[in-house]
Amino acid sequence: KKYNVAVVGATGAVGEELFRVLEQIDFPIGELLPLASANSAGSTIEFNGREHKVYELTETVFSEHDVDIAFFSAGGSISEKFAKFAVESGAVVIDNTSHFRMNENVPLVVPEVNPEDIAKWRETGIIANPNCSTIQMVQALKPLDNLYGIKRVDVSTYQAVSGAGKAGMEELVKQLQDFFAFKLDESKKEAFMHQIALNVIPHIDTPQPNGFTKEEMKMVNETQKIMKKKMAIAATCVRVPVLRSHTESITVTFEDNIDVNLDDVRAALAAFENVEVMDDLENGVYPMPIISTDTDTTYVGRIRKDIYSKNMLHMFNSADQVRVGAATNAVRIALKWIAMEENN
Ligand code: 11C
Repeated sequence: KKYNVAVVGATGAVGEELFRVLEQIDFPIGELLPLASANSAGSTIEFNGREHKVYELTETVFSEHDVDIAFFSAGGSISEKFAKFAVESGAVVIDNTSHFRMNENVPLVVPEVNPEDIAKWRETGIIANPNCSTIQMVQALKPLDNLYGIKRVDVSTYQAVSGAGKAGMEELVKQLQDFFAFKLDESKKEAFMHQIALNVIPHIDTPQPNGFTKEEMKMVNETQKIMKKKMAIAATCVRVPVLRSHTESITVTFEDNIDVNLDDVRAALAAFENVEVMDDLENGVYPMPIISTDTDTTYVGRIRKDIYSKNMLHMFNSADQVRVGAATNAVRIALKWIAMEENN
């Protein structure tokens, strides 16, 4: 069976990557419908060697094209306004924005971690794709929770500018060019509140009353929802001058009676779908953005036991934010959804 697929936000960074992922895995597409705002409508995107026209996102476009699967990645306000029209037309919406994530009737899915939740899609017609920094963290946490039971997670992130879309990537590149032209002072600072070239910014998304940022609270709330567990989590989210791939330093505290065995930890991580252990410090082998970029793998390394507490470990991960953290996760959800629907 073939599926008619709409991509809302077709000209954005995640939209463009969605086309690449769909091409690479030979997704069973009937009609492909790239959708964007009136400004981008009329342009074309290339898919499977053919030019496809970008249509304007309207209330009726989903029913006019008999869409089966609609990927949304054009920002929360667009999903808020238009997802219902896709649902009413009979499509399943796979939403990459934060808009529906914490709605208790909407499943929030990382297919390796909680594929069973996809079945809840019928309640609203929508499946939410988590935040990128959450996705790569829960992929590393789930096998360890299965192994020992996690009590607490402390994480610091090193997030690439791709998290702010094309505008973020362009701003970093421009600031670096301006640095070498001795005019960094004049370079525009719009995608980020501060200069990002040659800097790190411990502030992603809006401040919350509790002193954390919205990005940090996404990591708390989304992780608890996906893992169905109210473990304690504290996050510090930091923007770094990397083009693609987020990295994370994660400290995990297990139940009090646990004495961490690193061989068991590495084996559990290595056996987990789409996770690869890369952990040989002596030889300089560990996850880095230049390794994870353009891949669909979440790399985990620097795995070590805490030197004070036997029930605690530290690790470091890296994954391509645009792929694993967005497009690939959405497509993996779609594939599981298809398998589920075809089995019914
Ligand atoms: C960033 N994590 O790196 C954000 C981007 O909730 O989907 C993705 C925001 C989201 O800036």
